[in-house]
Amino acid sequence: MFNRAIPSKITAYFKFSDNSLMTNKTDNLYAATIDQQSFSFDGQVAEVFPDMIQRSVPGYDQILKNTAKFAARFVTANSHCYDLGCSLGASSLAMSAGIKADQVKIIGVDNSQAMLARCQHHIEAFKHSTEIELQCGDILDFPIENASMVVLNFTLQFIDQAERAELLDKIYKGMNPGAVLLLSEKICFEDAADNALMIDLHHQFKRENGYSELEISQKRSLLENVLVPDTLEQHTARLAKVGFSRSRCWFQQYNFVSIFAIK
Ligand code: GEK
Repeated sequence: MFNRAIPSKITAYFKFSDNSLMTNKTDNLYAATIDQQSFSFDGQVAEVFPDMIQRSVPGYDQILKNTAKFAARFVTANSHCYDLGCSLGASSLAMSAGIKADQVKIIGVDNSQAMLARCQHHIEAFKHSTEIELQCGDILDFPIENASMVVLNFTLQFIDQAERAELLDKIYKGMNPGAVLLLSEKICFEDAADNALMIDLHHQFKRENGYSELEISQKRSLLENVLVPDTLEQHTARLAKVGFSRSRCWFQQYNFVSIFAIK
């Protein structure tokens, strides 16, 4: 269900809690020593996800706010918007807050049932002006059609590197001429000294947000081989190869970027 009022502050819903599946818990999953082998988007992660992503990803709020601005400019009437790897629906709600065109459907896709169960509650709890449909599935298999905007906010980094070009090719083919892809990612740097500096600044950001050395190092080990970053140059070259007429990095803080690409 949806109605016409939009949230005045897109990320306000992180603080909203009147339901057991609404999520405002502090992330302390890795505060004690764990014997977990690798990271997965399970129920425990879904429960603390808003706190986790805000305290871990520099610029996350900025990227959401600007997702609404891109939506206002690019989303056209009678088209689809896709939020691929939608987690709890923050980017879907951000798009909805910006969209001015009529007869638009936002489709949020995620392969984590735990995320989608909570996402449904967030979407229902927050007023939004555009229909948001949630689909459980692998974004590698999911059909994209009639898209005026596609958002991949911190999702491509979890896709096998060998499959990234094929996924972007499918997205490109499903986009209308003039449509926008918003691609936000953690990146790495060719230069070892630059890479080390950016990782260090990111870890400082996490410490300043209350994470301990143990939490930072355990999370880093868990994400190894799960979150595999590309360089900015790899991203822009891949986007050009797929056919996007232009792409540009419009946001960067340390090793976190957001890129727009236009068909
Ligand atoms: C946000 N975009 O808040 N198919 C579907 N979903 C997937 C796949 C896949 N193959 N691989 C990973 N996911 C969100 C944040 S989080 C980023 C995105 C992060 C999903 C996974 O289940 C998770 O919900 C999401 O991608 C990545 O703007 O945690 O750093």
